[in-house]
Amino acid sequence: MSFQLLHVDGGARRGRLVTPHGTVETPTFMPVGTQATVKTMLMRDVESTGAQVVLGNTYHLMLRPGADRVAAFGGLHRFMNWPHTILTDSGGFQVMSLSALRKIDADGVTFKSHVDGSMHRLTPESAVDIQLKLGADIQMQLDECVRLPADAEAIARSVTISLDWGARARRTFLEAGTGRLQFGIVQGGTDPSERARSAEGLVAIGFDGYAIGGLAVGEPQADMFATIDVTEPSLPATSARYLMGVGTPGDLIGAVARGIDMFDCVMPTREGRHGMAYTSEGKINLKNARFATDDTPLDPAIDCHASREYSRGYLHHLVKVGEPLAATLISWHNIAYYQRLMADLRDAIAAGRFAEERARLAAIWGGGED
Ligand code: PRF
Repeated sequence: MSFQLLHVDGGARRGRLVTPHGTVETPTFMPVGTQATVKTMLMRDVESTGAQVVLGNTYHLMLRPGADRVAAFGGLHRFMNWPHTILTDSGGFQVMSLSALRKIDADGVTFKSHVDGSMHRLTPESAVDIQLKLGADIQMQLDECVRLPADAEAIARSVTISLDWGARARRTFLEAGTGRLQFGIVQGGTDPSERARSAEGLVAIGFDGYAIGGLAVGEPQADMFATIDVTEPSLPATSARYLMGVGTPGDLIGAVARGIDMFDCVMPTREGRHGMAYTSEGKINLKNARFATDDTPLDPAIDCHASREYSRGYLHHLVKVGEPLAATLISWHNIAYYQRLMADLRDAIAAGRFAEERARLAAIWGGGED
């Protein structure tokens, strides 16, 4: 078994996921490394924050530099200099959000590259092959994610197609016999019966872990939490659960309370590139004039280089003049903050004091409502 459940406190779970490139303590947050880099950062600095997994993207890497090229460099771990666990997304979601022109059929999806307009195709089988070439420790099945709100017919179709693609992806993956891990993806919009049909179908196929997709696509947070609540009972307690593309600290706090083990999101790095910092006091905009003369550290509670070695006034200056170092330092800090948040949640679950810790953090970020 790759996933071990260590403690349960209410709905929250403290676990451990073992992959070919390391051990992942859960709940975990995975920084996003779409183009074989966590934007603006050195991987040793990502490592220094305590991150144990980064996410890569099939869609981007198949276009540039191509999966064969990455394989020729010995795989994504060596190519990007990250010796720890890598999870790759399957491309389906990025095709939908990035490609201006795409056509989905029962067999796969054909799309026009957002880079140079060339035509490409992804099938459940080719998405497995590409992720094998990249060398991902954890790969995701190809799925179809619909934007919300969506009509019932579109939601049912995405569940049916994602289940069929899941079965085909699983067959291809098992034939390759790699000892790596593959997760299925639950779809179904905010419809409880479609979510149950999707989750039960995937569990019948049998994956190494289960992701909840199709959320954080424009619906209110309460709808996202309600959908996790109706999906979670259909997932095996003995497998890892991954909420894709989520989210704010409040989203993470509320989802951990509902039994989610893994998260990824561009938020800490994207916001960091725009001068926004996540701190123990909440989110702050370093562009704000009140920081110009502030000689205090960004967040004394966070043990990262950006917080330790510089003042808020210096970061404000870098942001104002548009220096790239601002993006590096604030991304670094934000990833460190997210890692600290997850570590605090893990420690609290292990100690049986999750409810108190959730209340403390929810007072800053939200996510405290049942
Ligand atoms: N499917 C895949 N990747 C994703 C999603 C999904 O539904 C989401 C939804 N938030 C983010 N990333 N394959």
